[in-house]
Amino acid sequence: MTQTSTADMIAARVPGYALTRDLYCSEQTFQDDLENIFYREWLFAIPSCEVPKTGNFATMQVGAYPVVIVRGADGRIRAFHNVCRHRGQRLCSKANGSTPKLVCPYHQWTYDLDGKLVYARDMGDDFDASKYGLKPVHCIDLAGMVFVCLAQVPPPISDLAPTLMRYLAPSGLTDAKIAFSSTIVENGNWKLVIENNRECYHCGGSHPSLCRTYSDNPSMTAMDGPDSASPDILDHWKRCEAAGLPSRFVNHPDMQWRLARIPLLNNAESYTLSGKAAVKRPMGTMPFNDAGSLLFFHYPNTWNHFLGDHAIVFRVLPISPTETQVTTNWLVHKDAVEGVDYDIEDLTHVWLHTNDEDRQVVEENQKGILSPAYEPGPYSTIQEEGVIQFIDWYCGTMAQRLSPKPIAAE
Ligand code: 3BY
Ligand code: FES
Ligand code: FE
Repeated sequence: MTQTSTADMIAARVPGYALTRDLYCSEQTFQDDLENIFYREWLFAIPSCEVPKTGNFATMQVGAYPVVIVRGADGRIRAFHNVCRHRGQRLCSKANGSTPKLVCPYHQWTYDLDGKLVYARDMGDDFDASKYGLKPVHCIDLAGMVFVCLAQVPPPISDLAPTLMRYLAPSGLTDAKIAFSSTIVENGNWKLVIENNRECYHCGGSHPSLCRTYSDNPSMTAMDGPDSASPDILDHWKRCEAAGLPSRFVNHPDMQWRLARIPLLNNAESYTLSGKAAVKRPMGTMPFNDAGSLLFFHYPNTWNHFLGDHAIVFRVLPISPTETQVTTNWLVHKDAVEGVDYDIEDLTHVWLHTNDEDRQVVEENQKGILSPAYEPGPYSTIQEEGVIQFIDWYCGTMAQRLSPKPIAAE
């Protein structure tokens, strides 16, 4: 029996409905997702404060590609394929580290932090080291969020870059440090992880601690534009923008990304059980403590919350059709002192629980979808507009990239 292609399954999908089982869990669609989305789009990699000093590095695995991100002697952050140019050893195996040069553990070929090969023992007189520098990966630091792209020619980032930098500037990500980091594996397809994040239909039933401060009003996660917001959000934007904080809803025309600053419930300052700030030392230049949360998502792999006292950045990487890695970093001002300015348990409680609650719903969702009895059901246009937008973006992008290229006219 021949398998229906991903392109055919996408062509046959019913808009406004969840995807079919194979689009969520077949090996073939997983490979198509890697090749057409994850190997082609800009991906959120790390907050720049994960590599604050020369020689600091971080690694990540994007499908089949190991990548290393390193800060050079010139202060610039670069990304490379984490693969030695000798016989292909993975260069850095640790998630994070610090090194004056990148030394291959196999035969010690040694690369400068800018990727140049500077030492290779006994390779003979005619060996030309300049031909064996590390292969670069496109890398850009946007006001403290580092994105990478594996494509030869990346899609334009110019539509996002100036807006994101303007919105992020008051959050002070460039003067931050990582207070806490968590990496979990969710046993569900990456699209189920993103779908779940794009709605708050499930929040009341799943997130008791988040719901103390985060409104599950659907207009928080999906807005059709700056004028569709409710009066309280419009008031919030007015107040924030008058104080110099970019806040209004702004999005990419096809909804690949969106920024908006939303108020928290009851003028809460942060995602804590009490609603009070978790960190005494504020981040950036927030004019008041109840500026709410700046929400930023970028498909396919990140959503984020930037608050007055801390920021939480999320990275999603697919591992297999039914496994997804989710990394969460809690950022605070770089001079904030643990135990004095903040307590880790207070800072991380709500989102560690929220992540675990989301993991459970994603895993149960995946289990149900694996049943032969599964049939895609309709999304709520009131509650799940954000999911509809994500799935439309995914299907539109895939359809365009998987479609047979027109044959030149004879
Ligand atoms: O992190 C988020 O942006 C989403 C919004 C709704 C559910 N989740 C909390
Ligand atoms: Fe790296 Fe040999 S594989 S030095
Ligand atoms: Fe959730």
